[in-house]
Amino acid sequence: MSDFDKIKKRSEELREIINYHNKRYYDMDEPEIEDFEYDRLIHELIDIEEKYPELLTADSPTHRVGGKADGQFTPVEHTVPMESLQDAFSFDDVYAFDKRVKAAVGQVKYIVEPKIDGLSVSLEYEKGLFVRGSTRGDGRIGEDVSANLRTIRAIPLKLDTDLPVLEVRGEVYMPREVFEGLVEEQELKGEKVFKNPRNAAAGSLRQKDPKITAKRKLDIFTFNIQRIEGKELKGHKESLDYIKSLGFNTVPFYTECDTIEAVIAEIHRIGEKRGSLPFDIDGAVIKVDDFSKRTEMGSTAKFPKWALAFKYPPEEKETTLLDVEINVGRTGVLTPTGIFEPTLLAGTTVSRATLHNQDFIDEKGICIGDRVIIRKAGDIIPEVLSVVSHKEGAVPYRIPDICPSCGGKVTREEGEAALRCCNPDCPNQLLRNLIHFCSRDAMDIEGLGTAVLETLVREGLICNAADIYLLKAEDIAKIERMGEKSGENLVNAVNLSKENDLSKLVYALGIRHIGQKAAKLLSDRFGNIESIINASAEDIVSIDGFGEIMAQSVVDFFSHKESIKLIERLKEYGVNTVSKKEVKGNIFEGKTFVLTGTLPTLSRKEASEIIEQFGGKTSSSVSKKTDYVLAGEDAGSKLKKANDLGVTVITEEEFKNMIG
Ligand code: 0OX
Repeated sequence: MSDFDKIKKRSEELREIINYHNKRYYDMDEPEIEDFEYDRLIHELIDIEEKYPELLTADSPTHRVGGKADGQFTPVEHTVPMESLQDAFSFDDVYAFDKRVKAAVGQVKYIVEPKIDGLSVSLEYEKGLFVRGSTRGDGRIGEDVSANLRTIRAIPLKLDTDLPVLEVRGEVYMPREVFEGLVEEQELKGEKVFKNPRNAAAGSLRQKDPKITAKRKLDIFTFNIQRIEGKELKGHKESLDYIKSLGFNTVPFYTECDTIEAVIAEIHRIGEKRGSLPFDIDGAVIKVDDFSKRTEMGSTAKFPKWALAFKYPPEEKETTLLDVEINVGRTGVLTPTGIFEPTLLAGTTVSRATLHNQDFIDEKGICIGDRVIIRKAGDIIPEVLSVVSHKEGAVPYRIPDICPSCGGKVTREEGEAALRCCNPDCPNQLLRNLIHFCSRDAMDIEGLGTAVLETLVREGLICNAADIYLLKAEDIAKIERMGEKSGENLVNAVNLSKENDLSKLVYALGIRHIGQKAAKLLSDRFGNIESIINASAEDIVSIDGFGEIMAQSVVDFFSHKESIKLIERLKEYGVNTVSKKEVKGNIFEGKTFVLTGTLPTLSRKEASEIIEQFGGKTSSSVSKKTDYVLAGEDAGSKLKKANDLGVTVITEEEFKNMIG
């Protein structure tokens, strides 16, 4: 393999590993590695992509610009791009902005408004009727989430106007009170808990079932007219007043300022209100009011030159560290969580914050009883910034060297900050493994959530994932709050999971570094579990998207006799261990397709499945390496890029002819 090929492979592996850890951190709330290890991976990938720009993929985790469309919803190309805002972190930046504005267009009036911390959407109206709503996506292409937006009561579905076209931009958010209620409910049900109101709003808006969105009580503030036909507007304030008169919720307390000093005073005023507002804001936005001056100033490639977002520094508060709780994760890592005197911070009550690891505790000199400064920055869980004072006689906290869950020995691997319990039968690890095994993306066993699994483990009904398949309805019915019906339902759900595709089982095993995508690749390549067990690291590394670390992790997992025993038992109880991927041919072997636009009869999912069944793969972006672009109606920028690069473009009919 040439040096370049090796680097390419490493970049693919890094992308897989980073995506895997993103999922563990953001979706499962169960990080497996320390932040610095994660940063190291990200930086390694950034370095490669900077040195070899041709290796930068459109879906690389290094450029997390907005929520990139992922194909779940129909893509929408925004007629007017949904630009982002240039950020300012100091008043010097604000003065510099004012100088630039004055140099370009002379004296102006500014409008200052809060920057709502939600997710940007566009709302399109034709003759006063709401016809489509979409997410911002990457600013050019978003996703059609009309059905979900319709459930938001603050979005008017019919306006008292027959303007031919009106497109309004706003920020969908979840009020803090709704968020706290949702978190409580999710904790009670043992479900994955959203990290902050913004994530909760984003997760709620991207639901397949609008009924779920409706229950989440989202709200919206609008702040821009993207397009309007049939009415002349001269400035920002006038346009906000206008959409307000049409029944939209406009961004609150927008204020006109004649001088930059007045702008700064307004930024202070909004900042003071910040903690007590019923919704999250993360800054103040300063905009030139006059539209003709805006046009004169224009935009850069990313943002308009006539607007600026002043970002407030994260809020900080002083509190007392009352205790330290140690949690044992799925991989045995012991994580210390500080328990604090409850404190209102950035709109929510905080009583817990991560203390990361022993190095972090030592570096800050943290002792129980300390007065400490905590802060919450963006979507990061609260953390301890510094120690203000120690209680008399306080001693620095030490993570115990025996596991608080099983009393097993705790060790620290070389080069790792984390302490791990090495007992494979540790009940806490077992529980976390079981939670993962039953989760929706894994074996998807409805009804086997955290609380039920906890009871089943406590009662000794399951000691291993295979035991789940021996559960009897009458055993379950004996558990508190579970009746006969629940017992039957659960057994049905367990039986249903036996039919899952092999890829779900491979993912459910919780092999380190093996996320859903890697599990699917393994399952597709080897076809059955025995072939995966018998595969060598070289066999595995030859799969596109796999690197040495991932391959070795698979080999290591199956080198343990407990893993083999588990598989044997699962098989014995009727769990499917064969790939259901239908192989129909190999005419697309080694070929990469990009899908764009709406196809006449096939959905994107169907077309992708056919491509895979014939040995090909799909990618989300067009490059010189793309073999075919399968284009339908309303194909946008991807089609243009394909034509520019000379990539073969085919219609659905031609595609169908190819597969006969
Ligand atoms: C907000 C917010 C976001 C329109 C022109 C450039 C950016 N999150 O509250 N964006 C904008 O302005 C857009 N204004 C806001 N208030």
